[in-house]
Amino acid sequence: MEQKILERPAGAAEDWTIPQDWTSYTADEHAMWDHLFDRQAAMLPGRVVPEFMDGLDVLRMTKPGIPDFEELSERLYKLTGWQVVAVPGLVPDRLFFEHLANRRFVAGRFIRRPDQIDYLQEPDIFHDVFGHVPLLANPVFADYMQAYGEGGLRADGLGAIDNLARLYWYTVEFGLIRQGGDLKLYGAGIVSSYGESVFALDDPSPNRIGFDLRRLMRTRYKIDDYQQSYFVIDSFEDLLRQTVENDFAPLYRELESQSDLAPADLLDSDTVIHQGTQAYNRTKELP
Ligand code: HBI
Ligand code: FE
Repeated sequence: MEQKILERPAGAAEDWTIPQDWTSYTADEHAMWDHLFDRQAAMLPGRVVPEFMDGLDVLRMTKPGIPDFEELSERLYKLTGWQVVAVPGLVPDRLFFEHLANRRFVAGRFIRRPDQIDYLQEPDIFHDVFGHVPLLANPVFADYMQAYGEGGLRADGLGAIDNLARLYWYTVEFGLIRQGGDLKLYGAGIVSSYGESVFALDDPSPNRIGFDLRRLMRTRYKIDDYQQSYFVIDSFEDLLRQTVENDFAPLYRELESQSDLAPADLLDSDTVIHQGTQAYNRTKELP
């Protein structure tokens, strides 16, 4: 994913943050949050990792209305040293990594419109805050996110952002985890989406493959539809360990000589938890 050059919007600080301006949200915007929140909160228990539900609870995200970042950050900071800061939209890769490396999660302040309830491409506050913030209250996941930011800064120096971004995509955004023999959701892109919260766990279409760092870093991804493959980690501890204990530089060099894999590809060396039919994507490819 080549990132196009982004221009810092007028009014944004040098680190691209803006005031959330919480008091300016309209009643309709708060109602949109509540609608999305209630729909997910009713569906997710039993499907999402309990750590996510615990995060909603300890951060008091269960109370109605769009969260106020100041209040949210105060609670989060006490738990894991993370803060949530508002940005106008996508920020340049390097800045994004710098914020994460310093335990600041950047979040959009805007919320989707009624005609975008089930899909929008830019991350809005529901995706960023409902999807990402609860797990930042978990100490192990919080460390993983910081390690990812630090890894991003190193990858930038090595010209390997594309490989590393796949790690974020297939874990932080679309990750699955195995807990006590069951698959559970933890990726923010899944848990903030009603449709994908069902699809990722229950649909026979996508592959579900055991996490393998090298393999995953070769795998391209789709940004505009449900994923064709999900990668399954064993635990947050294991994910953190593989990330902080690994020097990615030799891995990036090795990957330069290997071909990318398509999102739906399966390899003989994969630990296949579920071989997808890819039926969902075939219906989409018909003229
Ligand atoms: N900016 N606001 C925002 N949110 C993101 O998730 C984000 C970003 N900039 C870059 C980025 N993500 C990713 O492309 C990096 O992981 C590479
Ligand atoms: Fe996200």
